[in-house]
Amino acid sequence: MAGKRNVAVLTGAGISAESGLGTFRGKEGIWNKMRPEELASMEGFMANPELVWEWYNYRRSVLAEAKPNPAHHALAKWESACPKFTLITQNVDGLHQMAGSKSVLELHGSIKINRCLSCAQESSDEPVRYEGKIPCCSCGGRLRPGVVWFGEMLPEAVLSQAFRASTECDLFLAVGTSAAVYPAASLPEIAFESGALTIEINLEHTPFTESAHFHLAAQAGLAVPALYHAWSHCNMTASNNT
Ligand code: BV8
Ligand code: ZN
Repeated sequence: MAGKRNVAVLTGAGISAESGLGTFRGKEGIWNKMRPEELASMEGFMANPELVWEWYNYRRSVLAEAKPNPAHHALAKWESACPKFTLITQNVDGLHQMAGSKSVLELHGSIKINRCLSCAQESSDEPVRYEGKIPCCSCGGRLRPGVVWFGEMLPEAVLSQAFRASTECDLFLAVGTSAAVYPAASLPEIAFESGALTIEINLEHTPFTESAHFHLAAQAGLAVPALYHAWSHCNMTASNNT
């Protein structure tokens, strides 16, 4: 990792597993019980808004007790120590920001905000009123969680910054993602094809594993701080000697 000064990192639900948040797939994945399209799509929401709100409210209640773990903190430190550092996340939990990361590209939005289906206003405040269990906007419209569902476009500006960072970086980390959801899952491939050193940190193998230069089968909370220390050791000392 010596001389790697343009670092890009893609994180998934696995980086927040050690903070107590469930992942989507894998053994204990929450998708196992439900089909993702039922809970994380506009069709699913229109068919059963109460069920979808129950799921997001449950996730918000778990998140209220969750704290960033050493992996989140290491990425926040890496951002301040590295000349060019881009943090791209598929997570909607806001733990990177809580750990001190200043710039976070949230590909799939944020669970902390609600968006009005009628006037599109976004807010993280308490809803003003409810229709049964469904929170509503001051304009009267129903609210939905401010996340990107299946079949929905990702925020254009955020996605193009993520593509650019993956093309230009010289070191790319894929941390705790099953590399199953597109277009996010194309980012590690783009980095690899653009000549970056690619390292995957995941307890299991994913579709990206065989094209990564290194696969660290370790918990993110251990491997990310270790990688940051290795990087800073061979880059900070180098820059101190120059
Ligand atoms: C779009 C909502 C375009 C927010 C989510 C067929 C082929 C290719 C693509 C498609 C296809 N059919 C449909 C598509 C498109 C679809 C898609 O990719 N589907 C997949 C499933 C095939 N994508 C979309 O719909 C996207 N939009 O393409 O629009 C379009 C639109 C209109 C018109 C034209 C074009 C939208 C994708 C966003 C969907 N929203 N969630 C929320 O509620 O959270 S996706 C959901 O999965 C989450 O957001 C999450 O971010 C995402 C990815 O999951 P991961 O983060 O990777 O988590 P996962 O549980 O899967 O894996 C965790 C990993 O961590 C595991 O590997 C595990 O081993 C590891 N791990 C666990 N613990 C640890 C660990 N690793 C290290 N340490 C640990 N401690
Ligand atoms: Zn409204």
